[in-house]
Amino acid sequence: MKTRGCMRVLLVMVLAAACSAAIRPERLRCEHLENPSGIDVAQPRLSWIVTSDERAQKQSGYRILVASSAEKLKKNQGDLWDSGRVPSDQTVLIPYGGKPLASAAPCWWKVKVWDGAGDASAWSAPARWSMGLLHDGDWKGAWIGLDHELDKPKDTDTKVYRPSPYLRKEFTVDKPVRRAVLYATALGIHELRLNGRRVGDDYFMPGWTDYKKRLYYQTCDVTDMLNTKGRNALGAILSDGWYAGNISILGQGFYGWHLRFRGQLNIEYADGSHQVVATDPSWTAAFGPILESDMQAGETYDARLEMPGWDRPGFDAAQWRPVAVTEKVDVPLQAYPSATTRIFKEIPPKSITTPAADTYVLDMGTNFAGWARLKVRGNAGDKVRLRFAERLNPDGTIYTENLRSARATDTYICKGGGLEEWQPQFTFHGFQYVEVTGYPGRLEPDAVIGVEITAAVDVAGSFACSSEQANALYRNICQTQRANFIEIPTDCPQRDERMGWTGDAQIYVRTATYNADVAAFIAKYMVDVEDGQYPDGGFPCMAPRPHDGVSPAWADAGVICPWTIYRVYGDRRIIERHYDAMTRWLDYCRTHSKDLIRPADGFGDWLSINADTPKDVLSTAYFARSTSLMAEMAAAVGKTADAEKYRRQFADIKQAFNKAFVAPDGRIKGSTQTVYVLALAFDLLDEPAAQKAADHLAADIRSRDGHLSTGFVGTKDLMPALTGSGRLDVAYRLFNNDTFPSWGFSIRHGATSIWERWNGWTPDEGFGDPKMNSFAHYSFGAVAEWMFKTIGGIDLLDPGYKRIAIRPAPGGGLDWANAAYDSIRGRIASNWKINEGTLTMDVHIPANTTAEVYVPTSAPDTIKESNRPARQAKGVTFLRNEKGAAVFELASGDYRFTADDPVIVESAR
Ligand code: RAM
Repeated sequence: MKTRGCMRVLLVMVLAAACSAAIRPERLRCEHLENPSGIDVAQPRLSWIVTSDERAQKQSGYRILVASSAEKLKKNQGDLWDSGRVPSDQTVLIPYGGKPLASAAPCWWKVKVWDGAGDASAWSAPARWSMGLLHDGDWKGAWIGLDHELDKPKDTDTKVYRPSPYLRKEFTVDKPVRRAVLYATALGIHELRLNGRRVGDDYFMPGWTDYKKRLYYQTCDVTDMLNTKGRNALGAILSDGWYAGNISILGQGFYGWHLRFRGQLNIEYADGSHQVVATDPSWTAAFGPILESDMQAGETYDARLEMPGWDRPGFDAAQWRPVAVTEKVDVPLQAYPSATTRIFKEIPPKSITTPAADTYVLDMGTNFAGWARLKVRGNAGDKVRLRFAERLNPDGTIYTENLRSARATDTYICKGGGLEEWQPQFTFHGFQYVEVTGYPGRLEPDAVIGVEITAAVDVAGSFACSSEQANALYRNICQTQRANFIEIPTDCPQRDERMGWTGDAQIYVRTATYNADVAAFIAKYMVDVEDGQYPDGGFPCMAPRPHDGVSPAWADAGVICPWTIYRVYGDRRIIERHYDAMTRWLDYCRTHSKDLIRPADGFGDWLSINADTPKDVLSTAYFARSTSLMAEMAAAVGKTADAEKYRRQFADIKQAFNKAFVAPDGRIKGSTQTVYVLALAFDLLDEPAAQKAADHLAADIRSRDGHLSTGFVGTKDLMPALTGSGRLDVAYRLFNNDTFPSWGFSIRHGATSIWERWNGWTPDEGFGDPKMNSFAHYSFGAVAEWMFKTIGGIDLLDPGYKRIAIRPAPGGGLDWANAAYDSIRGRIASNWKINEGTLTMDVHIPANTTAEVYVPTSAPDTIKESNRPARQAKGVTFLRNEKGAAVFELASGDYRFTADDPVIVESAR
């Protein structure tokens, strides 16, 4: 016993000596995703974070191993790639540099790192990715489906809902399997079944693209689902989805009408042999219980028509029909590159009322996207109808006018004979309330459970402070982001729209990055945006683009979103990928302007309130903005001549802007809050014009008794512009307001999400214009960017948070705020509180990064870090005193600063 104990101690010591680094590699990712399956870029990029328990830790080198199997990796055999020890502090997006990766190749990888002292860490836990089908010839299957006699009528106004086709195929496996991977795609959306089980957790695959340009496929490892001793059954169910179903206000069948499925199961046996089970004419098909399924209209399910066992071997498919076969669909197939839609959580109802006979209304307590799961005991043929709404009418019935033509109704027809449980498969709704009619018997609280869905992105941010209103606002923002990050960033999840509006996306993208890791999600969307670019260089108003038009501030998403992803995640490839498209957009702006002034076109400052921002001012300001971002991106990818060209162009536009719009007294044409905000935020004014603009902006807010008048575009930069021009007091005033119009107003009136319009509902007028009155639009939620940067104080100095800014601005009556952000290099935290005249700041800076921390005090000599004078503390270097703050450079680690006489900004009156 004793000897064994000694041996163990010895072993631990030996191991510790072998891997004594003060840093550890964790959270391995490939192409921004954890363990992605189906990657079809030749050189996938690998990232990790390094963590440490000690201050001032750096990575001085790394070694990556990539192996073709888990076993090889375990034995430290990097048969695909052994990078060797690379002296480097890089941890983000390192391109794979090993042997060419074959179609479908499984890749297992791990990394070890060396710290600043040159000591090596242990190997990280293993991670993996798998390659997709890289060549057309890898695809063996035909496109199959089952057409219905209810073909699309010529008159497009008549809606037609058809039953969902079920497709099946049996096959035999009779020897040990090493690996089985299912590849699948569809014109329409699909659910995959294997041996009686659903394959994977993803919904609405293969997602939404411009189906004329590209179609994605899903990749699932199903090795564990196969029966290796005999018969197996593979199945798919199809639905209209975005391909043939209702999208936007354009109705049905925009891309096509005939649903098709293409799939193949690649089985690799332990003995090295292969088998492919692909879609072909030998599959059979039938219509089943899903009578109707449409993303906007909802689903109708007749349980009496279920076909028990259809997705298992041995099912009697004698009545099933041969499939319809399309040999060729002329569109490139690519691996799904984004975060799929998945279930996020279940939400039980908070209360149930009965505003009318046979009518239950369930309040789910929050406005989210998803569906309701139903439990019912009824007789065969009993029909339970579920309708969804965001708000209630004064009489307690559901308010559905704002859904416009979206029917948003699910119907379940009972089969009878016991407890039945059901949820739809191919639809979702945006709702807080569910109306249930036709329910047999009494509806118990557990009969309906809300199921919230969203893109499977990792939550990255957290924010809390001493104001309950601010915390509710933050909750509502996150809730609304989740409700709209479904396949693409949509404007709203409820009415007959749900489109990838580019303006909304660019306004919100920076906030989105604080809340979640959206790198892959937005990168996919940018492909949609470029796919929608017009031949003349104009970027579309929506993407995927089923709608015409080019609008400033909307089209500029084509530049602003890639720039934001580059800044936040250090991703240069997104710049390279869209470089030409972005320059074409800037050419478009130049050629569609006169003396660099853009025409008064587009949506303007959409949904502003009691203000009319001139569209030429807005358009020209955005032209300048995109130009300056382009200069930065050109420099980032080494195109120095372009960078210089765009820098000069920015200076020229700025001059033209001033000449055309700015009067000597600093007034800008239109004199709305938004014109001043844009001019300040986009650096279009020199002094003294900038100071005058800030004064005009503050005066306008004061003249409205401290209220904003900005729409989507102005609100995005309102708080940063005020903060940047020294009017934080006014920013806090707007933030704290709960009178109309303000963020707080909606919260005071029970909002659980961000409203599309400031006047979505008012006590005097009730609901706003029902033609456009969503209660889940994220644009006004872009204020969270300011909450993180200014209240919490977390921002980046260098792309990808290699250098971080911690610059909280206490004020507005807040006593404390805690903000944290999981950056691509690890967790950043900034917590501050003010107690009896003392400021305490707890800061965490991830290993291998540095930060500039601003300690806001008018008594810099009182600043301590962990109870000693700050200048003496390890990892802390004093830099300068600046505008009411002492600025220090911090190495990585945990710090506690305290200071007397904190600088606190009161809200303006
Ligand atoms: C509305 C959308 C969107 C907005 C456009 C201009 O219909 O909801 O939010 O960007 O119009």
